[in-house]
Amino acid sequence: KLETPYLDLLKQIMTSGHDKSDRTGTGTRSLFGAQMRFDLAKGFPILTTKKVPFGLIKSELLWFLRGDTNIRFLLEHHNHIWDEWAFKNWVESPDYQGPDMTNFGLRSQTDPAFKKQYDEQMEIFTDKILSDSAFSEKYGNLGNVYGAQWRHWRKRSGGVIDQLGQVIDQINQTPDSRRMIVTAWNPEDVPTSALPPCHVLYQFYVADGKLSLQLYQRSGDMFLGVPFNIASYSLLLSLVARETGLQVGEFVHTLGDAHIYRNHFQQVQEQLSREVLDSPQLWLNPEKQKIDEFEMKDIKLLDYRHAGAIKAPVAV
Ligand code: UFP
Repeated sequence: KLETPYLDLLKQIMTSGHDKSDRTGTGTRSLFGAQMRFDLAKGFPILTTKKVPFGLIKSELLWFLRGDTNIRFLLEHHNHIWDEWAFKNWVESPDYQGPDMTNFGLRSQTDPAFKKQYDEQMEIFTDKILSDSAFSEKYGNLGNVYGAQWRHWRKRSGGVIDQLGQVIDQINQTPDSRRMIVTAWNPEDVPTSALPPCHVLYQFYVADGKLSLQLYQRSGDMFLGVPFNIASYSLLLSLVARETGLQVGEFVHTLGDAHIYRNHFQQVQEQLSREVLDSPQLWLNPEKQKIDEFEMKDIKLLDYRHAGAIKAPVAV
């Protein structure tokens, strides 16, 4: 089955990983340097042993591809995965007058009364991002996140570089090139980023009429983050293959610190006990060619069967 490399890595971390402390204070079991390979010709490697919300993956990737860094587009698509990062800027600003939101991530998980206040403030915030353009300009923008790094990397001399656009030109013109790389890691930005890029760099490779992509992910939350990341980069590979007229090859997922949080151990056992189903197929609207032309309705999964969601707390 297509997701076997993922399930094998989960098992390997559980049996031979190192128990380690981490930034969030949760504790993990982790291995350093792991690789999973998925042959996209065989299907689309979204997990079947649990439900992975593909709609969120689509809208986030389309947001990156637009070079957009404002959460407004995500909110318009009912995608809340980046809300906390914008909310943090808002509640730490002098314009914010509501109740104290210091350390809201941890407190909302441990204090139900605070959670209620937090949810209220978050709703006010996201409503305002959607309804008030000036406010969203000021507080919806996350700055140098993936969309900016991929599509308009700032040059020291002024101007910008469209890394992804340039790499697509290379795939078309010099497909044997060994330099087809998009990087998100900017050492100048890292000290001031709330979340330094997890997906540091990706590289394309063309052989036998097929396009492959390898991602280097410095840090992977194997239970919650990585299933998203696998689907997202497999979709990116499929879209770039469409634009360049190539067949899909392999998605190679290389991880630095591949970890399972201690408060996900039980969920991982549950997932590993489930039956593995056949992976779905990806459908891309045949009338669309360019990555910039795709919209939500142009991307679908056919026959996505899965064993249902498994809930787990996010480490913050
Ligand atoms: N993480 C992922 N995938 C992502 C993402 C974050 O697994 O796409 F944005 C996880 C990895 C880690 C945490 O558990 O989020 C980031 O923390 P740190 O910066 O300390 O590695």
